[in-house]
Amino acid sequence: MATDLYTHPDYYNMDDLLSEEHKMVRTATRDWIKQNVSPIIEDYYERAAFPEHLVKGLGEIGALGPYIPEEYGGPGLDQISYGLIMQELERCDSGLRSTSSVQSSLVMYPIWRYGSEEQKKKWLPKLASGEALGCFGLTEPDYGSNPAGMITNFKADGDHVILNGAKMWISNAPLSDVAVVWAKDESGRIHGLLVEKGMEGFTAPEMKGKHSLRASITGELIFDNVKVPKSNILPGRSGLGAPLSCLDSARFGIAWGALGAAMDCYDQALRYSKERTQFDVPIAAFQLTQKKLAEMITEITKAQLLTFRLGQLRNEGKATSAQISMAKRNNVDIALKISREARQILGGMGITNEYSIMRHMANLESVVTYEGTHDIHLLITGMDITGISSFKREMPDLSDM
Ligand code: TGC
Ligand code: FAD
Repeated sequence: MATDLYTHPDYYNMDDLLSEEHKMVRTATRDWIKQNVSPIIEDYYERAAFPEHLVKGLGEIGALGPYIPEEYGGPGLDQISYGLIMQELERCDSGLRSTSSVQSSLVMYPIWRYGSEEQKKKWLPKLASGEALGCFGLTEPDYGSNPAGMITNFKADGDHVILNGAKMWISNAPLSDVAVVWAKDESGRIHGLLVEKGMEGFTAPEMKGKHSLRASITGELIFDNVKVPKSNILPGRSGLGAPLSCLDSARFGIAWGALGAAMDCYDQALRYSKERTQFDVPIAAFQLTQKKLAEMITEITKAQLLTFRLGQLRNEGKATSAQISMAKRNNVDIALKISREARQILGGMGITNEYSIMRHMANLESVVTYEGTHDIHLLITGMDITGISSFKREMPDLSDM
């Protein structure tokens, strides 16, 4: 990748709304990225290798559990700081943001919100420093958008439970020290269990062959009569609402993160368009190039306003799940469109690894699907405004057709 010259676009002076702490957090993250990640990310991406050595650095800059209180080893930052960190990480690579947001929102968050004091003390400090890595197992081979149907289950056995089933598409899985696994008890109620590396019958093989998120490691979680102590069950909440509330936090981070990828694509396309000459003028002089750039900055600015307001609502504890869905869906959508337009502005150079645009585009194809697909989020908005769930209906009888 060419030298990282990134500066963030700020057409509506959004920085005036940030506190000094917000700006310091953003600068620290950006400096760390430029020094440690930008020079190596293309190489790791091409080799489909996970830059595991960066995990401790993520801990040092406060990117693992940014809003986890200091008493549990976190930096105790607010939600806008969390968002800004995700934005800086993903403007470099979605896979890096994934590592951080899974650890923060899908592992540390449920332990912090629903764990026992013993579970919190055991895991949160290690996860915050990057000494331990975690993953979140909700999706199964036959249950992606519809996690309520999950098959993974456990049965009581004295002081333990016996866990069986399988999860797939799990970020960080093969290298995780602890997996937050969602499974049904004998009555069919969903609970979170902390399944630890090395437990007998528990394996986490890597899933290979991804054309997207290549610098993030993904795997399966397989449970073959795994004996899990009852003290590893998260006691604070059960039911599908428990994992879905973790998704709220992760989707919030993704809304900021995907916007970061869009901002990086725009920044590179704008710079390139002023430097590249065709027909004796910079390509930025062509009306069609200006149209592309003007539309990009308009969408970025709208998404920045949406995201900042969502951060304020989340700081006040008022953001609804449906509001978060709208931001996740919108920001990933505009980021994908901007990456495609930016790629065109760079012409042939846009497909090379000299620029991060094509990598962003490929990464965003995962981001638009995970944490609720583009269409699932549209239907969540539809459900919220009409009061009618499109997810709950009888299967029509097609036998006579
Ligand atoms: P439904 O009947 O609507 O809800 C069941 C219960 O959950 C409550 N609830 C929520 N609670 C907290 N936060 C939310 N966002 C919630 N949404 C719903 C709801 O009130 C209800 O509670 P109760 O007490 O009445 O039982 O559930 P449903 O089965 O109809 O499903 C709704 C649907 C489709 C929206 C939901 O299943 C969904 O969001 N599906 C998408 C699945 C998904 O996003 N999976 C993500 C897996 S993790 C991942 O992708 C990580 S990638 C990370 C990375 O690498 O960065
Ligand atoms: P499906 O649910 O089979 O959907 C296929 C298509 O059908 C989609 O277009 C979808 O929008 C559409 N569809 C489904 N239901 C409806 C409906 N009711 N109405 C209209 N359209 C519908 N999961 C985890 O638990 N933990 C992780 O860490 C994790 N990391 C991931 C990392 C990567 C790289 C990827 C790609 C996925 C990851 N996932 C993870 C899984 C991810 O959350 C699922 O892929 C996602 O929820 C969609 O599920 P699915 O792939 O089974 O697609």
